[in-house]
Amino acid sequence: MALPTGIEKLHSYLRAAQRASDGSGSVHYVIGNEAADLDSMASAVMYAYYAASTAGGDAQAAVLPLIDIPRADFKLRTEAVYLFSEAGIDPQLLLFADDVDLDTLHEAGKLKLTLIDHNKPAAARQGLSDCVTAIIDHHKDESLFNGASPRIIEPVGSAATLVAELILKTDQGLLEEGSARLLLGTILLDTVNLDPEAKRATPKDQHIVDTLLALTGADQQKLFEELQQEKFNVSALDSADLLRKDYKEWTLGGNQVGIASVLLPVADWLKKDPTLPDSLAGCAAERGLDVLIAMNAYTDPGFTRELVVYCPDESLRTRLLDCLNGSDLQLKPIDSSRADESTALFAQGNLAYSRKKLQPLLSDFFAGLA
Ligand SMILES: [Mn+2]
Repeated sequence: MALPTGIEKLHSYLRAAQRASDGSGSVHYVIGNEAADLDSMASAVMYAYYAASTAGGDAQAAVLPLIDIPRADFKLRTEAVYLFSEAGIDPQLLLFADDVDLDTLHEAGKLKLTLIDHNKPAAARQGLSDCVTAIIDHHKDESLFNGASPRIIEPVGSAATLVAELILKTDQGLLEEGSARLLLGTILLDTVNLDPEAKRATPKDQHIVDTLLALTGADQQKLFEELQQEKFNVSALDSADLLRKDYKEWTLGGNQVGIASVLLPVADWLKKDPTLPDSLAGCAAERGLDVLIAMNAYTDPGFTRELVVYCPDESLRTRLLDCLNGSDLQLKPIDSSRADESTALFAQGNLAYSRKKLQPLLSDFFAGLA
């Protein structure tokens, strides 16, 4: 019952996929959602592999997986870096958004799309809607592309469950230990280890996990815990990476404001990057920001929030800090000789203040300046 080891077959498929992505022939991309989480990546790779092998030799278009983020952003998805490596899959062989030009292919009439882990194209991909021929997803059905085939939209815990189901049903020979583990780990992370309290897992997720566990002999608890830990392991990331891993930006009253969520204590960040204010300045300059805020959040041992505020304009900074200090964020300055005057560091007493709540506060503040 055990699966073969060795990822060679999948690797040779991915190498062929990279060659077929040169724009010379027709291609059928299997594309995950724009957040490009682990589910989107793993499901796109495994479904494209499955669809390419079941299409046979006379397929009109090469079927290739596409991960819809720049290649340089892959390392920010630390749980994906970990699981692809555990599966033995070389990320160099994956295709990313900056490797291909979908619009040119579309114009040339050489593009088909399968949407995985979403069933409505991302805003930036709306123009490609007439190329969508298939859907595999577990989100709410938007009732688009009703003629797509297959069109599988089921409210299970993970798109990887639906991909694994197809492969197990029709072509189990495609799986070896690594790729089975890739699908298994993805389902476990998406369903919080099949925890009934998380209300993500369905009986189908449970059934597929049981099957993959039997095939791989993996330790469910251990795999889940390692993934969960790697998701928050930012040790391989530098300040520029930390500031773009989970980042949002707004134009507020004519000012450009960016807020990054950073999963690291400020003290550890300063240890890692003693010239943090310079890194903030570099990042803000690159993005043309007037204000760059990092919301640091971590558990050590209790949940803790801190706030880093970078604003080079002295008069704006004074007013902004007055506003933040006067709000119910409950800020207390963190003593640090390493902060310079453009950067203020705070412990944040009000733990309920997430980015979703801070953004409207800043929006009101900048509206009041105008
Ligand atoms: Mn998903």
